[in-house]
Amino acid sequence: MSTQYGEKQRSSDKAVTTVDAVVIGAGFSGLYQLLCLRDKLGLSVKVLEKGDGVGGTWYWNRYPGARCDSESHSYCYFFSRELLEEWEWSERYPEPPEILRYLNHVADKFDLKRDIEFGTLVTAARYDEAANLWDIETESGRRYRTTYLITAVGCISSANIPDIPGLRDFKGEWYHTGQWPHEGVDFSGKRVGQIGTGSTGIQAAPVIAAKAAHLTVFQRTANYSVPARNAPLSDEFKQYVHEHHDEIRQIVQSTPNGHPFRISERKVFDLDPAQRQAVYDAAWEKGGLQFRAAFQDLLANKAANDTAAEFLKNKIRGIVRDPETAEALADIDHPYAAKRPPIDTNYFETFNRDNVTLVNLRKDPIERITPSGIKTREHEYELDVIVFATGFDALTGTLLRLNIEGRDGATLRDFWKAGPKTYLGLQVPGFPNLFTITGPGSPSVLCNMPVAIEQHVEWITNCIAYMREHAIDRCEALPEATDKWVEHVNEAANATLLPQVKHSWYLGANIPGKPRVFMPYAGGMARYRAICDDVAAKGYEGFVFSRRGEDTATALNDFTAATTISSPGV
Ligand code: N01
Repeated sequence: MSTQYGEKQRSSDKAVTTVDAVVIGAGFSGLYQLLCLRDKLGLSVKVLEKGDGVGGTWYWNRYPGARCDSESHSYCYFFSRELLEEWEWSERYPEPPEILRYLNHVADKFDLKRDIEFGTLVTAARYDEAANLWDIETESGRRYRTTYLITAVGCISSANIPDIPGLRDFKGEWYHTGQWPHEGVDFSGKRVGQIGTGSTGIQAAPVIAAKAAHLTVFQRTANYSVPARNAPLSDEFKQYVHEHHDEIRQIVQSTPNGHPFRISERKVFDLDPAQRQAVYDAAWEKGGLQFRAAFQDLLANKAANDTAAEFLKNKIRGIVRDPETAEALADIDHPYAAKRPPIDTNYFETFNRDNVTLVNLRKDPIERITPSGIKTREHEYELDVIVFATGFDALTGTLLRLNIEGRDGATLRDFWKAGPKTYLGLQVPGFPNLFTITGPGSPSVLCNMPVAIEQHVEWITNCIAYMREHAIDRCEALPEATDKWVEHVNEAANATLLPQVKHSWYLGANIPGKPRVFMPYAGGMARYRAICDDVAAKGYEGFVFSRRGEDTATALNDFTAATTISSPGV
């Protein structure tokens, strides 16, 4: 297929590069989107990437203890049999260097790097309606013009550094886990304070404690965690993976969360307490995210969830020797897995070390950071290093920082003032030809990410192919379909315990001033995939197609009404 502009990067202005598609981000999603648009559709494509290498999340998140919580044999692309066959993971959960080796291998194998502009931060993107093109500005001053703008910026890429008074005066070093120095941080002999006990903090604390003179963990909300049971993969398991690619693909693409295990069909109260205990014991021994798959109703029924919560709290009490510390760690105020459930390697055991202290911020909150440490209401902690494991402005933060302006100068920031509104997490009305990979309103962070990413990239690629085959210039989500989808996203969330958690980043509650809206789609990846396929099969129902120079009312497809979305469930 020929490109809309013929030769790649033809431009009358040297400072402006014109291509068919611009993809922002060179992580899992950006790499695959480049491959699909360039090599399958024959488009000219530029990927703009802020970092100096591929990897996205894994380029930035190199904090101590960082490890993917998805099992390695499912944390990969499934589109290429050859790639599946030639790659072998070494551990149950891969560390960033191994994931980066994998993504570099993919980029080299498919010759992707020649179309990636590294060190390029996008600062603005404006839709030029007359030309039906997007104008993109970057920090370096280099500009791009493109028909299709695709964001591949990840969901948790804008670091949240809380505005605690005094940080500027701190004389020691401080780091956010999501912006970790590539050369690493030497903790030896140092007094370290770690703020945050989410998935990241729970991974980091044991590794920091093993190096530091002393580690003080500042905990605001206590958290559940299940042992990851990481280990090198046995030859037998590697062999199994090599012989079962099709089956593993089939499982990850048909389970609600994209992981390589199925959710049990039994319900908690189908079993008596002793049988239930045996199920939990076995799940604890197996470890990992699949603990939540032990029963089908853990996320739908609070009484059922309470049994898992109690089991996990008892484990904490059994592991941690100091009763006061154990109680602070087990004083968890939300249902199990209603926030992203962490998995760990020796997290609770770390609090039995002589060089580790837990500070319960619920009882003794942080007042300020001083030049020499952290001052809580009742104590002062002298520190050489502060580690912020304080999470991200998730799902919308990075998209909003792109300063996107759509039709008639309307900004994404304004359109999302009351919370993100998308159709299928893929498009926003008023922003034609802008596609958001794993955008808010799609399963994204509730799913094993590469599985969600492959589905989105393939859907977007098929949609663009369809447009080009039918000489359609513009694709835009309809407002009615968008409203209906947002309603469905809320309905799906409300069928679960997830929106009941006050301090959840799924709801934007971790960022002051951010609207409280449940952002990911909780109806399950398999259902979501079926809905997206159905929308495409019906001629892209809920999207309006039009030609340049024509008004969108002159729709080329028949759908001016909203879609018929099947009812949610978990
Ligand atoms: O961030 P979080 P994270 N004072 O927002 C605390 C993914 N991930 O980086 O709960 C004191 O979950 C905050 O306290 P509270 C995964 O999707 C993936 O840990 O708001 N504390 C909380 O304890 C995960 O969910 C992998 O009360 C403050 C912590 O900081 C997502 O990243 C591995 C505070 C933030 O927890 C984010 O996890 C690791 C303040 N002012 C992570 N502000 C993979 O496997 C915040 N906190 C792919």
